[in-house]
Order: sequence, then C-alpha cells, then structure tokens
Amino acid sequence: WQKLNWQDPFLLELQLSDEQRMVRDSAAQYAQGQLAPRVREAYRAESTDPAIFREMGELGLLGATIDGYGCPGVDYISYGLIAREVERVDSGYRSMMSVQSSLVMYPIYAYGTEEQREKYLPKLASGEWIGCFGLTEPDHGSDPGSMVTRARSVDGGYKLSGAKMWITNSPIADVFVVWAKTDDGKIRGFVLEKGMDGLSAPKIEGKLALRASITGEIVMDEVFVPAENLLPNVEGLKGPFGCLNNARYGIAWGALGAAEACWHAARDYTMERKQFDRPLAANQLIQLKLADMQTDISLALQGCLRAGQLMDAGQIAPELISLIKRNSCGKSLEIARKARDMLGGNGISDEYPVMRHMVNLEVVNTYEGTHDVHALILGRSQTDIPAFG
Ligand code: TGC
Ligand code: FAD
Repeated sequence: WQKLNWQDPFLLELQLSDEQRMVRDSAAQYAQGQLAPRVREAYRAESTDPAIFREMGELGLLGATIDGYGCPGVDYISYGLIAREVERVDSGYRSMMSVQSSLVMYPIYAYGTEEQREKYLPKLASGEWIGCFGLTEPDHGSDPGSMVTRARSVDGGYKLSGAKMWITNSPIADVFVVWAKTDDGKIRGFVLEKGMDGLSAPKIEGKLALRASITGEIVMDEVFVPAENLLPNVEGLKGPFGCLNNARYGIAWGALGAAEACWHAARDYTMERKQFDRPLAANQLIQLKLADMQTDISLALQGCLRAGQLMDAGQIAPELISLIKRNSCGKSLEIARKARDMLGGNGISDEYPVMRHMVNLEVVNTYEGTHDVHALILGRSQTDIPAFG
C-alpha cells in the first residue's frame, strides 16, 4: 500500500506526458511569478493590464491548441492544464486567455478563410491584438437563438446593427467576433475591427466579481463590414456553440484551479489558527469540510482528464462538456464558500485569495451557460425532451 498523496489522491501527475508536464510547469511559473503578485491591486482598482496578453503570447498560451500561425499546437489536456494554472491565480486572467483562444482564435481558424487566418491569428497569438466574442445580448442570454442583432446585406458587404452585453475584453479589443442574423434569419459570424464607423465598446462599471478582467458592451450602429470579414464556413447556432465547446472544456479545468487555491488556503489556515487551545484543523467539522473538498476536486480532475483524452481523440460529445463544466463550476463555488467560512473574519479580507475566488466563481458558474442551463442540456440528452422553453 502507498501513503496517500493528499494533494493528488489519483496521482494525476503520473497520468500526464512529459510534454504536458512541461506546458503545465511553464504556465504555473508564469501564473505564480507574474500574475499572482499583481492580482490584488488589479482587483482592488478594477483594472486590466493589456500587457498580460503579450506576456501570455510570448509563452505560447494564446490559441495554444492551434497548429501553425504562430501557435504551438499542444493537445487539449495541456490546454486544460494551462487554464487550471492561470485560474489558480484568478478566474479573470483565465477568462482573458480563454476568450482570446477558444472564442476568437478558434472560430477564425475553424470557420475562416486562409486570408482571415493569416491576417488575424499571428497577431492574436502574440497578444499584439486583443479579441472578444459577442453572442449575449441585453435581452437574450441563455437563449442566444433569439438574438436581434442584424446583418443587412448591402453593396460589398453587410451593415450590422444591435448590441451585445457582458462581453469579456470588449473595451480593449482590436478584433470582435460577432454573431448576427442575416436577411434570411440565419446566424452568421463576422470579424469586426476597432475603429470601424458606428462600432463602440463601452466598459460595464461596478462589477463586484471578476474585477481583474474588463467587461463591456458591443454597440453597433449600422457598422459596414466588408464581405471578406464574414466567417464563411459555418452558419446557425452550431457556429458559436462549436467555440463554446472548447471554452467550456477549459473552464471545467480552470474552475478547479481556483477551487484548489481555496482548499489549500483553508487547510493551511486551519492548521495554523488556534481556537479553544488547539488548531481549528483538529475539529471534526473542519476535517469533514477538507475531506469533501479533496474528494470533489480530485474526482472532478479525473473527469476533466478523461474528457481531455476524448477531446484529443475527437470522440467527445458536447453534453459531456456540459457535465464537466457544470460539475466543476458548481463544486468549486461550494468549496470557495466553505473555505471563506473556515477563514472566519479573515475570509473576507483580500489578504487571502478566497473571497476573490468565491465571487469570481459566481460568474464562472453563470457564463458560458449557467449551471441550470447545463442541467437542462443533460436532461434533454437523457429524455429527448427539451425543457428550455
Ligand atoms: P439547439 O436546438 O440545442 O441547437 C441549435 C443548433 O446548434 C447545434 N448545437 C451545437 N453544436 C455544437 N456544439 C454544441 N454544444 C451545440 N449545441 C447545440 C445544434 O445541433 C443545432 O444545430 P442545427 O444544425 O440542427 O441547427 O438550440 P437552442 O436554441 O434550443 O439552445 C438551447 C441551449 C440552452 C442549449 C443553448 O442556447 C445554450 O447553451 N445556452 C447557453 C448560452 C451560452 O452558453 N452563452 C455563452 C455566451 S459566451 C460567454 O459566456 C463567454 S464568457 C467567457 C469568459 O469570459 O471566459
Ligand atoms: P438569463 O439567461 O436571463 O438567466 C437568468 C437565470 O434564469 C439563470 O439562473 C438561468 O439559469 C435561468 N434560466 C434561463 N433560462 C432558463 C430556463 N429555460 N429554465 C430554467 N432556468 C432558466 N457573453 C458573451 O457572449 N461573450 C462574453 O465574452 C461574455 N463574457 C461574460 C463575462 C461576464 C463577467 C459575465 C457576467 C457574463 C458574460 N457573458 C458573455 C454572458 C453570459 O454568457 C450570460 O450572462 C449567461 O449566458 C446567462 O445569460 P443572462 O445573464 O442573460 O441570464
């Protein structure tokens, strides 16, 4: 019998290849060395440093699964490991990275022309350009199929009108992947660029979560978009959902990084802190919480690893991605709430990362399909009955 490795009960480490460990180590080194020291101030000031994109670009963390165009072409397990390391510091930093990678670079790569790939991907990969993804609208969030943003055909292209809401990176974006309905009512993807007439991206102020990641609107007032900026190779909701599959997969790994940070902080704190003349960790109620955290995180990581193998083999069903996204986010949020409680009054201070992770995870549990919407996706897959509307 082996002694249990309490931090890694399933020995995930031994299930990784040398290359996956190398990618993970380089992401961890960057996250702990460069991101961790500045997150507290960024969060307090609600400020997003655009230099982070260039730093991530230098390390090959943007569009990491894409082969060519300045991207390293790593596998999906490596992509998950990167998300976990970045989100161990802050969900907002992972958000900046995963929008750029899965929601901007991926659709240009998968649905774009060769000219579009060559024009946009290298600059997005290096972080010289920042991208955003506009699907959600003020009145259409969980139900994006009802969007009202329109792309009217005109001579040489389209005129886009409408508004997108809650868009990560939009106020600092150079490249906007926007989904709109054309004259025939079909959903199509368009690449807009900063500076186009009629395009603006005001910041959403007053966010109480994900404060290190800037969020805004995209407002389009008859924006002329040339025909060559249409993504030609997809139409319908499967366009944006194809991108969301990748992003949701990354979130499933990432949320667990945030949960691990909370678990370890709660363990360290309760080992040190004494009440009633003994460490808090000596109490059964505290140990129960630590055991639950360990169990939920380690089982969820194994699920993500298996999903990554299926992604890499091209055998994954989107519903399995819903399962892991929902499980990781829901469990991580519960873990962060418990950890916050275990730190007592100190749990509300930003001297510790726990409350920041907790409020961030409220967002992560909501975006890219809410916890309940993913339950309905899983319900539909078992019953063939859509319960959405
Ligand atoms: P439904 O009838 O289910 O599907 C319409 C068409 O889409 C296809 N499809 C998919 N294709 C690929 N992957 C998937 N996961 C797919 N899901 C659906 C489907 O096959 C169909 O194709 P076709 O060819 O037959 O037309 O559509 P519905 O309107 O009934 O959808 C229902 C529902 C609830 C599942 C869906 O609307 C949904 O998932 N809602 C959640 C919305 C959401 O996730 N929004 C995310 C916005 S982006 C974001 O939050 C970024 S935050 C990132 C960050 O900062 O990190
Ligand atoms: P709603 O759809 O109004 O849902 C509200 C509540 O109702 C939820 O609890 C939901 O589960 C529930 N509900 C909805 N429908 C049903 C139903 N049929 N049955 C039962 N319950 C239901 N979007 C983008 O396009 N790009 C981005 O980059 C982006 N970044 C974001 C960043 C942040 C910080 C946030 C907060 C959001 C971001 N989003 C982005 C939007 C996000 O995807 C949506 O907020 C999310 O999809 C939910 O939509 P909604 O906010 O309109 O909530």
